[in-house]
Amino acid sequence: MYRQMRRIRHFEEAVDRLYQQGRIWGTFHLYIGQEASAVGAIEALRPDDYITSTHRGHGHCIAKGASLALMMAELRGKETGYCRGRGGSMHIADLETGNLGANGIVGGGVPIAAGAALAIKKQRRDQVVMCFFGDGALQQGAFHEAVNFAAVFKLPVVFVCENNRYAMSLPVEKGLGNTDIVARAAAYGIPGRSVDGNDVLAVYAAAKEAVERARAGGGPTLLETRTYRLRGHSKSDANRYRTKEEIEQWRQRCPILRFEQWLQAAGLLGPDDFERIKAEVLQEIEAAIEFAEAQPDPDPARLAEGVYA
Ligand SMILES: Cc1ncc(C[n+]2csc(CCOP(=O)(O)OP(=O)(O)O)c2C)c(N)n1
Repeated sequence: MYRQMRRIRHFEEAVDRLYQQGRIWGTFHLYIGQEASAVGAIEALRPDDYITSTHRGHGHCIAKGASLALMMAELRGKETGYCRGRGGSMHIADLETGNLGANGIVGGGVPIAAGAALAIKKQRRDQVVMCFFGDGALQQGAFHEAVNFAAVFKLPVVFVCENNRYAMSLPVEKGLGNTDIVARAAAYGIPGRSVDGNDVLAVYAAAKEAVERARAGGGPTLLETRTYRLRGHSKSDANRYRTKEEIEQWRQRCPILRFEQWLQAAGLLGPDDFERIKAEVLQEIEAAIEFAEAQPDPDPARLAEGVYA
């Protein structure tokens, strides 16, 4: 779990750097600061379970086992990337690892998760779908419809609301009539639980319980992971809606540093191990960048292939 959090953090730092260098275009949404949410929750899944993700999807994608090289190739717009270079950051899907896709539509992954879970139930399989979405997605009609549907049919879904305090520049207090997010679970007749989303072990424990319940036929759970995105919403964010002090306070609660403290106190890993793992991860990312660099660009004549809209 520690290595996975580091892979997410350093992959995104590299993506940010490549963007500054003009080697990645368009936009992307960094997950930096939220790593414990994806890693803790997905740790509770089996490799053949599914996830649906969001516009801020790198963390979920990596935690579910995606190849950093193929992700980097996608972000560099290369033919061998996950979407043949046509999708970029917001559209990475990786069916081999059970990732049904990132999604540029806020709340768009929620009905997809319910649909996948319905298929699992109809086919009498025992997989679970974990559905990630932000606090902003709670206001979408699709969220209500899909969670209610999953509750009525007792579908094997774990709904994970990553409450990072803002939907773009809108604070949760201004966007939600009731900021008690898990209170919504009662409206659908399903269990709800809120955890410290920067504590990877707390997220894991809550997710494990919800996954076991879903797999045993007990139906969906709504989990809230309380976390914070340390970077801007996307590439153009002047941070006018929050203070430097607030960001600094959350920086102190960095999920990676917190896990390091715990691992050290438990006598499991020490500073040398942290340095070694970090160096290995940085090397893996450099290799991913080199791989992506060497990949072919798509043929412009075939640009519309796979476009169905
Ligand atoms: C249906 C829809 N409405 C609006 C947008 C524009 N939009 C993109 S991200 C975003 C905020 C989402 O906030 P949240 O769900 O809390 O996720 P976070 O960005 O905080 O991870 C909005 C409004 C969109 N992409 N899709």
